[in-house]
Amino acid sequence: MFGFLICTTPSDEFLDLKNDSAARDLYEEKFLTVVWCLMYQPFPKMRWTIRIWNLLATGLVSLCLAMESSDNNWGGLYPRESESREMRSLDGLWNFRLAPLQDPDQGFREEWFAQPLDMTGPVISMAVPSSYNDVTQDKTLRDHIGWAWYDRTFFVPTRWQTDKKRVVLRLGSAHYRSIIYLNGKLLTSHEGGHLPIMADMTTNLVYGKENRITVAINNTLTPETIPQGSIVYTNYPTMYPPGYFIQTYNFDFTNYAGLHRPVYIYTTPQTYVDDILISTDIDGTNGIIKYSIQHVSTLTGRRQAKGVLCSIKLLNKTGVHVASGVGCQGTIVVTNAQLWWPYLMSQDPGYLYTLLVMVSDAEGNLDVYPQKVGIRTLGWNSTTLTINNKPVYLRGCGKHEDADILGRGVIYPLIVKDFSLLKWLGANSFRTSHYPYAEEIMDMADKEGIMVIDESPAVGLSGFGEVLMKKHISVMKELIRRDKNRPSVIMWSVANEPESKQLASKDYFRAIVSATKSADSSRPVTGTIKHFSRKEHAVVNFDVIMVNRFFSWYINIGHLELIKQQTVKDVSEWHLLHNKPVMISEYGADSLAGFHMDPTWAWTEEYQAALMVQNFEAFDILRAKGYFVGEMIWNFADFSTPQGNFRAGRNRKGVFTRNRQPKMAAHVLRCRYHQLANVTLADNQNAFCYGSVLSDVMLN
Ligand code: GCB
Repeated sequence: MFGFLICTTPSDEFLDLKNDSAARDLYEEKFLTVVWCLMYQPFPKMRWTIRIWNLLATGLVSLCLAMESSDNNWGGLYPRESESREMRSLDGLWNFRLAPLQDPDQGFREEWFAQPLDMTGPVISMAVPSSYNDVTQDKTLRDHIGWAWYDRTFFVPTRWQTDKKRVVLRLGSAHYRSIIYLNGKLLTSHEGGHLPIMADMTTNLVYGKENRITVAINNTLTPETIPQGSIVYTNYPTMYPPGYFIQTYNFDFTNYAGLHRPVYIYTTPQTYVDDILISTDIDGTNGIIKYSIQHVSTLTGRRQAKGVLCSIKLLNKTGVHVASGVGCQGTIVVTNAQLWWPYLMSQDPGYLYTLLVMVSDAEGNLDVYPQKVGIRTLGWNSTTLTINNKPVYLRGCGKHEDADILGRGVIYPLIVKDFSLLKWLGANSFRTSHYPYAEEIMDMADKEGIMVIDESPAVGLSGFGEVLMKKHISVMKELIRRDKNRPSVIMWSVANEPESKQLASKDYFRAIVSATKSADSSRPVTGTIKHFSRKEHAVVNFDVIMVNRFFSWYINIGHLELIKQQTVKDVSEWHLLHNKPVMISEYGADSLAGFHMDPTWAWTEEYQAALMVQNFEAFDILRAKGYFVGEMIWNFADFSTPQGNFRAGRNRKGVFTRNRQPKMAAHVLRCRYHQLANVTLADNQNAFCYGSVLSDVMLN
């Protein structure tokens, strides 16, 4: 709930906190405990002003909750042009204003949505898509918590009305909670920051005239949002101004906010393809495509009753028509199929067919949706992951959607650069740590043959109550609805590092995994774990175990010689206990680009590279045991974190800088990944390849 109040008085530890890590850890643990315990502290302790704002916010949130899920019944298809569909981008510069921190509901009280935003107060130009935090010089904007308001105008042609087009608004995401108005009237609302929002706007539009869309977004995280956070209010008047509060959360990346992804309006006919479900298999050299088409009609009465026909046409990569089918469900066989293979597993990785999905009604409406299809099959057992019946070893990266200025905003140059770097490394996979990534990124993964572990935004969960569980299940369903047809997606990751020492996590994750499997049984389900195997309760529910391990960084820093022993023992135990495939989903060390020391020293490029080499040796021992299915470096690139004495301005575990320039670690990883793929580097970068000599040098 937005109205959450947490009242806390700084303790002596807080005031006298020493700048040493043990004290800090103790403090962090204590401080967080205080936060969680005091969450329900009774009202009399609060200031009246705070109480009023929070009551207002609570009322508003109840209203939002009542409205939420109203847009949740759509199929999930990304907007694509075809002979029956038109698209318009609403990206560009929008008007923008923050609601005051101490009066979060001003915009609702004064109905900022009822007229153009620039009529109710000053506005600035805001780039869409982008996070709003880092695009100006204004610290208030960077650090804002609460509601932010966007609006812009647009036209739709009268032709769309004459042709009886259905018109849909689609936002790739809005972080975290959003309320959307069209021409001053409520259109829809959504909770959750990383999945699309869609609303039919046909009847609310004015055709041939100016329309206005207004979006209110709130980035507040609470114990019942996914991910969770807390708003901490203080009642220590000599230390803090009245009403002062801080947002805390249990993850280290910046909680960027805004309209992060493209915004489109698009048309369909009145009878249209709402969703498509594809599953593929292989039979010898043939590919099998099973499809099911869900269609919807806004026609009414007798016209609707006349029935709808479905058909499909399959085109190969060069547009040649290779197979057809009739009916809303069916199976087609593609002779001598080109399979979808991961990068460096074939000469033509990421091979995609186009399935033209067509529905028509007796009125003559025809809708055509071009759906990309990769023909591949996945398999898994207690030791192995397979793709097209061949064992696959994941060589990848944990990533973030993160860049200078943009924050979490999606732009094509960055997508192209990141995939170019992944391929330069020889990587075949990444994890969408710690939330679902933009569809534009996922499209590229499909196309380039990069396998994806598709992760939900459930990072650092604790508490594991009913409300959280329901939300988590609905996030998994939304994610699967969006990404179910993507050949690149090889696993669903339900969570990153839940507090799974808590016994309640066992039943909680049983429910989450079971809901995930009933939404899609064709992919294994996983999640990452930070605890040791004997103190943990969630993993029993997973098909594949992902372990995050920072030996010689968060544990025994400076003692690289311990990594091999500790990693081998740890991973072996996981397999022994659960008889499931295991992979390392995070390992690594921070390094400051350009900081060098020999012998190695923490935070240098040398230390980061040497730590990786020690891990490689452990991974090779584990690979030989037959159940170790992958390694993913933490992280692809340095990324933004909240300010703290714990991070040097950013999380610096990137093998690339935030500007995507390689550190020494990137060259070492490049060598490793190409060796794993049995590819000799053409440009002779072997100086960076580890071997026994280099590894000894790096350990000194
Ligand atoms: C982790 C988290 C990741 C952090 C990383 C770190 O285990 O999953 O989000 O960034 O540790 O660098 O501390």
